[in-house]
Amino acid sequence: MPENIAVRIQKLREEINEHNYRYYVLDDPIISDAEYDRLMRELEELEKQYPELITPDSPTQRVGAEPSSAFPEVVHEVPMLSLANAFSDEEVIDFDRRVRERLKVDMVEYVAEPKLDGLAISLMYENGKLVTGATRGDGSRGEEVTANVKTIRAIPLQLRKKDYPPLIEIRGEVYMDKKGFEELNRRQLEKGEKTFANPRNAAAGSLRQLDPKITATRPLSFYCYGIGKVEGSELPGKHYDILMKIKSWGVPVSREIKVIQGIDACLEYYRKMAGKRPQLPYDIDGVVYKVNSIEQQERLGYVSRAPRWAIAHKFPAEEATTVIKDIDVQVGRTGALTPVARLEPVFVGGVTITNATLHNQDEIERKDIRIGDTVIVRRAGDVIPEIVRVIPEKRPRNARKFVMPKKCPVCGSDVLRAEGEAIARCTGGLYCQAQLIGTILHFASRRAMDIEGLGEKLVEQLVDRRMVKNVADLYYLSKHQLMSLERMGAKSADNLLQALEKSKSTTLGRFIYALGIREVGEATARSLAYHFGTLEKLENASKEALEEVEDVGPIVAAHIYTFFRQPQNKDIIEKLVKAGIHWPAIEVTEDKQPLKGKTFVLTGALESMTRDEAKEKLLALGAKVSGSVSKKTDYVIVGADPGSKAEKAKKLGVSMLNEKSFLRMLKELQG
Ligand code: 9MJ
Repeated sequence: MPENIAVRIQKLREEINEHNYRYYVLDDPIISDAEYDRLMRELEELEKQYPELITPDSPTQRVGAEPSSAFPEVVHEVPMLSLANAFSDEEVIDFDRRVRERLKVDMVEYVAEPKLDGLAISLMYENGKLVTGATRGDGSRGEEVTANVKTIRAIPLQLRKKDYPPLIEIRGEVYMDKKGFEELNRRQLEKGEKTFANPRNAAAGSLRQLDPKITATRPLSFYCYGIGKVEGSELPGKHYDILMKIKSWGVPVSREIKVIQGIDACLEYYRKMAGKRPQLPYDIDGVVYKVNSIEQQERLGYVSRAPRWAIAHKFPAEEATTVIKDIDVQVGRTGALTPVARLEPVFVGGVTITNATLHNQDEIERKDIRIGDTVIVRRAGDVIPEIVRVIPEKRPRNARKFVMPKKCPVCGSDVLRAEGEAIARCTGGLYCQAQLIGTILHFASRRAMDIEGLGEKLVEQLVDRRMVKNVADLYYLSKHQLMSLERMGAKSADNLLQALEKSKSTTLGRFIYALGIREVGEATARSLAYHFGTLEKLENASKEALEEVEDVGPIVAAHIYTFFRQPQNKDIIEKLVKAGIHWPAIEVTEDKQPLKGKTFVLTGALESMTRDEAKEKLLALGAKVSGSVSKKTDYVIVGADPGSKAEKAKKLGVSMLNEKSFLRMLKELQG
């Protein structure tokens, strides 16, 4: 036997003992469960090859760690065993084969159960009354946590009915469901206290509180999955029937527990539960198969730390430990800058991942994530991988803090993070290639430039083939170029060119809206147009001047101001105007705003103009146009086939104008 094997075994034992202590006693592990499992398996493997090296104090020879001295000790007369793990179908098939061989049967009846990720607990009931609650501890001695257990509402203090044995020890898992876990972390954060990495740690931390009043505030729950000591009466001969009996006494048992026949049904159950997992209200880390017949269980017996009649079939680990090599910034279609961690590749949740989203600057600061840090990453289902937390003990001296760039990494425009907002954004909306498709679609939309026929598929082609690098390029497309696109004949090309031509005749409000400035919707764009009157005045307005406009606060003003300070945005606007986009001039002198302070509502169809045109005319005269009638409405303009708005106006006694009177009013006011 090579000497370095003995050294390796010793090293593994020391490491595992240290991790056990952190996990069981401190509730503060520094490696993921998967990594812990790997260390344990390596040790088991080596000890199997070199059994002469096994010592009684090896971590493989017992279940957990020392119980914390803060709680009195409880001796488990019937040891609380743990389960052997299987990580592949093959290992489960092997398990079934061993069971069948030992029992000398062709097919075994199993009970399949979800494997909850919480904390194993023993509940002793005497004459139906809960007398002791204890943790598993090392399997033979645990901690007495009766006062804490009693705070968990799912656990009955008194069993129902009367057919329970005089003494029965009910075993199961104390856990925290996903919603409760998130709420708890939110509360902890608000109070400035430590958050928990996962529901398992939250459940363990909550149950091992010295003050039961704290435990009582934690959203803990319980599912029973077995029994320990029983005295004074007989229980059913099948595991499933025992669970159902326990359920009838008022103890929770998972609804997902099923009786199934043979190994194929086990594997099918596993796949079904894997699919259901995201929808389950609680975390599970696998499923458990147990031989249903108690008589068969007894014949199979135990190996050192686990029953031979049960096995846990684990899901691929969702968490793993890795190192952040760098933090890059990605620019999304809306201009949002998202920091992304570049990771040392790591296998997690069944795939190798190299990136994890960091959401935003606040998130990075909250979790104190730095480049060079060792971190726990999590990949649940198809969700984008996330960093759960940093392992501060492993931070290298040269770890670097992340700083959000001041310029967009794609287009070089200024980055703006408005006050009170979590997201930093690129302000080069018209120019930035990362945002181009979204920008063009917004620009062409009906309430903006209204370019008919310029849909998503077409825009994607124009951008992919680099025929359009900004919105101004749209107006310089040739028929020949358009006809080179998929599903674009001469007729469609002509139609699109015509739609582009038509869109050139617009209003200043629409044009401002079309620019897609952050926080500038249709109404704000129109207010800006009527307030400043010309594009030039808007472009040169100071933040203070912008804030004078109705509905424009400091955040909106900052977005507008920064947008017009980007030279690339201004270039493109200039090109658009050069292409022939134009709008009617707006007079903004006070006396030309005779309807200032009046609120109008439009209903029904007008003959001489569209409702939008009528709205523009009213706004030009200083009026406000609202979508619904209230006591504050001054006039309702009623077209053909009016809706309920006319009725409401009548009820409230609001003045109503028909189209003829409306036109007369316009004529008089416009002079
Ligand atoms: C969990 N954790 O859900 C067992 N478990 O059985 C289930 N744990 C178990 N069974 C014997 N469903 C020992 C542990």
